[in-house]
Amino acid sequence: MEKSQVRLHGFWASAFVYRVIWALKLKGIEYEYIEEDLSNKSPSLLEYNPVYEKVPVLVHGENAVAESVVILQYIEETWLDHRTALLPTGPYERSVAHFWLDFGRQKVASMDLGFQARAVIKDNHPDSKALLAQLKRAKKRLASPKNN
Ligand SMILES: N[C@@H](CCC(=O)N[C@@H](CS)C(=O)NCC(=O)O)C(=O)O
Repeated sequence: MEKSQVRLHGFWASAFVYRVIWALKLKGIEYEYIEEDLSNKSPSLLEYNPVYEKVPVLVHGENAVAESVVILQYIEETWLDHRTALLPTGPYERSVAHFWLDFGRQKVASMDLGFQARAVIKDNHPDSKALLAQLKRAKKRLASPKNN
């Protein structure tokens, strides 16, 4: 695969972008990385992701794929024979992986909001208390032998 055939539009501080970078690295897929200025998005990003206008966007030849989870699925299905499968094979094991994917999606978004609204955290807002409690339970669950 030519490096220029796979391009990733990203932003250095985006956890959603890192998901895609790690998947590409796990699969050993070469890609060109394009850093976006989110306050002045490139015309390509706006063309490739006209609905959300967000990173990450993966461009593979003529195809542009948006939304990190959709991109992960595209990578898994396109490069099936490459080194590593991103998802386990058993249906239960896959459901566990999907649970944590969804948890990441919801909580990373909550944390982004939390960082933007520091006052909410400072004031011990009930939403941030609930988020912290969920993150603690997730940490405990991930540390349990069942997940290793
Ligand atoms: N649901 C999207 C979230 C992507 C997202 O929120 N990207 C942020 C960077 S972390 C972005 O591009 N923000 C620019 C904007 O909102 O205008 C995904 O999973 O890819």
